[in-house]
Amino acid sequence: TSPTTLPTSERLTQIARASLDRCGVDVDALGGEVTNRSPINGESVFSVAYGDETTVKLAVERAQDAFKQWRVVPAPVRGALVKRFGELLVEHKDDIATFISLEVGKITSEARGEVQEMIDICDFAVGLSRQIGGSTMPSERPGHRLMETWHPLGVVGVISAFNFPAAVWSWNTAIALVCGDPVIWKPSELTPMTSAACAALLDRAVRDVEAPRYVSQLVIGAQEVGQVLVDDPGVALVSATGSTRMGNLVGPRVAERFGRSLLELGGNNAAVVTGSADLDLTMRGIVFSAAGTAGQRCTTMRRVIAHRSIVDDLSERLAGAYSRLPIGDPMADGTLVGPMVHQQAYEKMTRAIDSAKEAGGSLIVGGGRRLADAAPNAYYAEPAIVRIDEQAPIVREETFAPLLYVLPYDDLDEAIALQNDVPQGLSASIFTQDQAEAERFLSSEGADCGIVNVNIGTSGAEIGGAFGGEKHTGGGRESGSDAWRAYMRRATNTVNYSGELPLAQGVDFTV
Ligand code: UN1
Repeated sequence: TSPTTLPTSERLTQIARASLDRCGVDVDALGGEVTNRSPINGESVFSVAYGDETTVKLAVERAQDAFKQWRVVPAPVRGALVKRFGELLVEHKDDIATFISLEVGKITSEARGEVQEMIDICDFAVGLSRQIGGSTMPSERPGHRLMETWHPLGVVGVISAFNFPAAVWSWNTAIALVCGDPVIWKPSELTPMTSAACAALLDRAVRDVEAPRYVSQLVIGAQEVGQVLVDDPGVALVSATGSTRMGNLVGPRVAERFGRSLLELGGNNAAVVTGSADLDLTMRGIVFSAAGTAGQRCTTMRRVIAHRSIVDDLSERLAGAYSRLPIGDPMADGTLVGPMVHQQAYEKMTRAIDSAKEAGGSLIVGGGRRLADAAPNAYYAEPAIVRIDEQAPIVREETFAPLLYVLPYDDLDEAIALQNDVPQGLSASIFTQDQAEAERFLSSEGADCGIVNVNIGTSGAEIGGAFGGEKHTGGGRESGSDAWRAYMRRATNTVNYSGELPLAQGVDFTV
């Protein structure tokens, strides 16, 4: 098929039904009043039923019961559940990728890449299930042992965003499950089929290994459903991915009840391109990070801060590459840029371009809409670049769109200051062939983000590292490294085998 011939709703529904069946989704139970549109053609593809407060309350009760059973299952045995889930994901990689394309509009290779992240985190979690460990420290007292033990935390609530409708849940879930925590998932309203399919596969894994029935639950619904999860004292950890505005609603409410939250919020990710950068490599890195996923990753590159000696050359090359981007049906061969998720997303992009122009910027490529005649309710945006000399207020905001600002700089300190002078702190890159520049960017006086890269873009991180960022990005870390600690509670243990009772700090309390 050609990228510019869009599939009909009948065709999309047919594809969805086949994949739902293969994943073992109970389609009748899923169906309901709320229409779910596909960004591919902007038309209704499937209707789903929404849960409400009662559904969430029941889910929390069930999860708490499951926790009592699950926390005493040895971690390597818990790993067997995640191992089985990973196998099912391998088997159904194309099915899940299909839903991601249908509901988010991701191109096939990126949709499959998202499922690959899920498979990878399962592998990681299975290994972790035999490695969860704590430290032992030397006690200051003779005949004493001082150590820490990591225990399961409790019920984990996962609130996920539309743009990574499957992977972000799996990062949380694979880790939470081996840590001994049941999971309740409240996905984005925009991606019910993706979540139903993922949940059905995990349910099958639960049955296959005979794990407790309610270690994994899905509640599809509107914001109120998330709210109940956030406020319920039975939910020990709320892991929420989405906008900073959403994080502002979640973080303080969870804190008020002394619950734990793990926030992964907005980014305003920049690349600094120095005078020594390899411009061919740089250009490819920027185009993938800025225009890929139609600009709708939290790690999408939104700013390029380029040395004045190369900024014109780089802008020209970027504009050339942007004008050649194949835009259209994300499921067609060769497409690199699919649709934006909905009308509001596209309108925010055009408003941001207008504001940037008012602030002195000039649009050098893109910004238009494609395929509006073929699909009036679908929003295919041309990825856009705005040249601007100052970091105007609009540049400091996250616009969730394929909109890239290019700013000039004169010395590296200024570039680092510009990179850091935004409220968000997720991801940053430097493109350079000068090691001193790279090291400076990575140092304590360098970029202030949770992810800092050299000679690759800001997006597309592997699961092995901890994922997340600072400042308005929320401070949470998910996925690899030691991010598992957020899903467990730590007990410090002092064991006295001395037969005496020496007190710490030399305190004398003899009666
Ligand atoms: C997100 O956009 O919420 O690093 C997650 C990346 C992906 C994950 C993005 N591995 O771009």
